[in-house]
Amino acid sequence: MNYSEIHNISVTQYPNKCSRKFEYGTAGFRTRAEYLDHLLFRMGILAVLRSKVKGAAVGLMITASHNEEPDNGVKLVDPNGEMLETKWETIATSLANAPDSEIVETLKKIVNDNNIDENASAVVILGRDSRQSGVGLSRSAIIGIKATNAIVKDFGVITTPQLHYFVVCINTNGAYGEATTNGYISKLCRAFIKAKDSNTKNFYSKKLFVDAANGVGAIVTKALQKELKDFLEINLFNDGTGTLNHQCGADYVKINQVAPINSPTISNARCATIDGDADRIVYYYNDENGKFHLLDGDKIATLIASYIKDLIEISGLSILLGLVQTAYANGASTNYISGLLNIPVACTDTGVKYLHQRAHEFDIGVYFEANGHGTVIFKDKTVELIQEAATNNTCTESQRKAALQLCNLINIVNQTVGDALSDMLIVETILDARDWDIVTWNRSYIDFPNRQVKVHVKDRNVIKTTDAARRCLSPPGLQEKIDELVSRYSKGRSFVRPSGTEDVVRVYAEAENSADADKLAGEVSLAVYQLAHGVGPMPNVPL
Ligand code: 16G
Ligand code: MG
Repeated sequence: MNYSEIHNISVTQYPNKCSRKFEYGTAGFRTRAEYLDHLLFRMGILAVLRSKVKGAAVGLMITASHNEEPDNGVKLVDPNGEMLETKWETIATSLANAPDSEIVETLKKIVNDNNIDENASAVVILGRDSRQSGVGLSRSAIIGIKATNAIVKDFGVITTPQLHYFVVCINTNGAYGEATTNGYISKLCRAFIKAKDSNTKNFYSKKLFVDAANGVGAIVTKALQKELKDFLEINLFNDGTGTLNHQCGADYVKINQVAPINSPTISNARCATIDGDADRIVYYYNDENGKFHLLDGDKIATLIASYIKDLIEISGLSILLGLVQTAYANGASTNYISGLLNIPVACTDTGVKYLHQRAHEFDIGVYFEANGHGTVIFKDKTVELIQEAATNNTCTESQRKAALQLCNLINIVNQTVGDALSDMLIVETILDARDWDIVTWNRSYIDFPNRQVKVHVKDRNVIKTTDAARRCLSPPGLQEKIDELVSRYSKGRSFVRPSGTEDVVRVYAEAENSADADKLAGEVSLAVYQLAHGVGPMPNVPL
């Protein structure tokens, strides 16, 4: 660690230009790119320290996901490909906010507190999404990493899930896959082609439309388009030539419940939309009356879980399958999974790391947020069991075939994190195997109408929740008020939580019909405004 160089760079080249406090939230740091240079320099150094502690490579991703430019952001990825450990989020926050002249002191404290061997080797894997500001920000990170004499492997413009994947590939010495863009694409494509059902189709069509949000996902989508042209006809739009995340992408479509800009006008056409860094995906279509239908993360999760359940049953293997959701999961999806599919469901707090952790408790854990972030994780011993069954001559042919199909699925899945494009190939595999069009898939259950509203309050942290954010502990009286409002509506459900990424309180409401969902959302928003010191205009309650 060259402390005097770090001090000089911090004071002269990368002073903190922002007076606001930075906080490492659920998705790392995120703000306007112009305030991020000093932060990238510091996070480069922090990634090195984390790598020294773990004795393995650590990832650093520069992205602001679905935010429009000029925002950008940064998050660190732990050596096992998972999100940064919570304790280190606090360390990241303290380093981000330390005065320029106290960087060395702060770093020395981190080294001391965590017993870090400064001479240990370190590797940082770097990636950035397609934002212009990412070029300079990645340079700042590299300057930080180099000032500590660590090794940096810069992958340039990649998706967030590719970065997670590369971290795991490198830390498993290639056992998980080859840490190159080609290695990633060819692993996915090979597994997809192997998993493809060869029977004639009556309903499933090879034609798929993909909205890439004008982001980095367009690059991977183009590669898939080329490699898979005989198996899947990918029609790409918002391919990077337009404005990133502007009226397009998974977040825009999910929140506004409308098709993105440039969407095809063909009725019932199967469309997928991914977000700016390609770690979320939702599907949608417009029917013959022009009505928009959204197939969100819940619908993707139930499709995947029900297919895996069938394969487990046919294979005769003893495997515990479970599904993990958050409070945002539509009530109809939860009823469908636990009631009809009979698959255990768990509910966790919002944020990928909570779902990922909980999914580890099952042999096969499917986890998805309603917003389209999710994947499937398999225990090592379950993978071995499945692989053994796929080649076991004492099994029947149908048992072996089901096990083999599970093996193929394992290879399509990016187990390190939710990956829009890997998820897309899983969905396509299943729709093909089931011979379903998008309308049939959508009919598996009917979503309850739901609304999400933001409420501005003086301090969103006065809202404290429990039970995976489904109940509110403070301010006093708010939960009682929500209970009373909910009880007035058939199939009513509502909860509130402080956002981890924006300075707002989020209100979710669900009811049997659309008008009731609107009313309940308005009434609960008003209760939050009144009991949690709302600021600005009062929320609107429809009559
Ligand atoms: C972040 C989370 C996402 C979560 C969202 C909630 C990660 C990688 N991403 O984007 O999982 O759904 O925050 O945002 O964990 P909110 O707290 O503003 O509602
Ligand atoms: Mg994203």
